[in-house]
Amino acid sequence: MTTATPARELDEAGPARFEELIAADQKVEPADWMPDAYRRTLVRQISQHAHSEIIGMQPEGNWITRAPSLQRKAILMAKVQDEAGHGLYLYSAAQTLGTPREEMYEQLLTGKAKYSSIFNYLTPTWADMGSIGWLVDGAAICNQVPLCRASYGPYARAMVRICKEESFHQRQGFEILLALMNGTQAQRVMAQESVNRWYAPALMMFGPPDDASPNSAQSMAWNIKRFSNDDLRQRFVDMIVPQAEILGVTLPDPDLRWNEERGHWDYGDLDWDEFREVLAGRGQANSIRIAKRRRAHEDGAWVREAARAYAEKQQAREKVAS
Ligand code: BYC
Repeated sequence: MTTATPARELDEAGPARFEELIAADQKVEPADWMPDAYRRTLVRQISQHAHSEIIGMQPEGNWITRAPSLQRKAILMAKVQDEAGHGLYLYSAAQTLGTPREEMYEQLLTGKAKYSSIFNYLTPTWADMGSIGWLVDGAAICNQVPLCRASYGPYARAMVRICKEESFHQRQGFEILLALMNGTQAQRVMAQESVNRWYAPALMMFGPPDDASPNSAQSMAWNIKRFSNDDLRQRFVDMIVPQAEILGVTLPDPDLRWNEERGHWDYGDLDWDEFREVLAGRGQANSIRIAKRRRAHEDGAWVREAARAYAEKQQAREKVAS
């Protein structure tokens, strides 16, 4: 695990300066002194997020060759490429905290690092591309827009671009579902069946309820997280209820009702046992996702090797020239 630079640890002004930056809601930058626990929390969250983007390419990659038209294929391909890009910005942000990328990959491939629960669900129908865009990317936006104000500069800056792209992703998912809902009876059934499967897992993306979220309090005190898991989940439910009405789909929650007093939609209990099972590696697709990622990593070994050899050659050339 990463440790702070010893020279900086010795910097007596460092801790006070860090506290000042946090209190003033300013950015902490890579060269600033920071507590080890702050650094560890960021590496954990940012690398998990990066892994989620990379693993998150699989459920949709599954449909690129089967998308129903050339245009749908081009759009889906661009979206999956965006996700690769998000993973790369995020690995780069985590690297500024001193953790090598190889170490993060290793943690993913050996199951030591988590990635989002949502990507352990299967995508058996084309409508799932719509549900992922509308619900999964929609949840991602709710969760990630506040991260554009996270206290760690490189993370916050990476999130700005990611959120712009996520908002396009959400609209393309909504549009897929809208097209299906305006289509044949069989297409409407397919869309509804897909929404039935993705609704609850999307709500669980926000993480455990606040009273079972061990990291939230400290992450909020450090201005990494700006809102609690439950607050963001509520925001998401409030956002999707009117969107579901426009689509003409029913959200599969009999307890969903407007609460005049709270000014929010009440929603039913979620199956947290299922969430824990997925996190423990026993979801629908955990083993498929990791096996595929390992294979891709092995297949890409020659590319990493070639890049390394090229970089060495460039360095040697620069040395001769200087
Ligand atoms: N899945 O104390 P808590 C995307 C873990 S990418 C798995 O509340 P925290 C997209 C949590 O890590 C979506 N694990 O934690 C990509 C912790 O375990 P550890 C990913 C989860 O960090 C491609 C434990 O449960 N988004 O949207 O304060 C295509 C206790 O939780 C999950 C991000 O990563 C989960 N759903 O809050 C389309 C955003 N939830 O680490 C879309 C950045 C919780 O102590 N991350 N856990 O072993 C965050 O905002 C926060 O890390 C979380 C969790 C809200 C996810």
